[in-house]
Amino acid sequence: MNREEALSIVKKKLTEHRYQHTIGVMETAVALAEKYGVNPKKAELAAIFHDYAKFYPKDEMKQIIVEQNMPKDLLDYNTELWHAPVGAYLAEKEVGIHDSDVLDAIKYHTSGREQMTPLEKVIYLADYIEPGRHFPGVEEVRQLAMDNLDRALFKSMQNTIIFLMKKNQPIYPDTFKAYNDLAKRLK
Ligand code: DGI
Ligand code: FE
Ligand code: FE
Repeated sequence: MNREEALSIVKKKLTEHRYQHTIGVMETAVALAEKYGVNPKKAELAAIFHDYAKFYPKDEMKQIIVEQNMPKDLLDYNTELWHAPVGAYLAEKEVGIHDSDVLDAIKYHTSGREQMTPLEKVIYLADYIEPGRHFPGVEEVRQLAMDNLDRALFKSMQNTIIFLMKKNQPIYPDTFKAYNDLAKRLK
């Protein structure tokens, strides 16, 4: 599947705004991949499909999480988390992507996890800093991303945790695990 085919598949599933975000993530992910020695083709494919399930009906996502034996605790946290593992599942079943590196990068793009692969890091970070993102702290993370993938990732996760805490929201354990893992490595 080439880039144009992949993009035409996701375009049908997304709003124009979300599609533009996807283009931004794709371009950013390829640039980060080239900089940090990650396979740019895998980064491109994962970026294109990372939000594939963003607008999938909540009840159907819930059903997939239960039936496919995904971690049940996902159901106890913010529904925003669901589109990542469900997107990976649909990218395999509907689109026919079988590369497990690409599928994992989609699966963990929202929560993060312990011991993230370089490709997972690139997708997580590209999602956070793509040019269409405008929120406090994003510019600092963009600067960090220019010379240290882990430091940029760490700061983006810290910002997300602080953002969720300020809104009194629960934080999914994998997000804390990702944060702790990086904090220890960066000491
Ligand atoms: O799908 P996007 O909007 O492009 O970005 P995303 O997949 O990273 O989703 C981000 C949203 O998910 C963000 O506004 C924070 C929210 N969220 C809710 N609970 C959690 C969470 N993010 C993380 N990392 N961990 C959570 O527990
Ligand atoms: Fe997402
Ligand atoms: Fe996204």
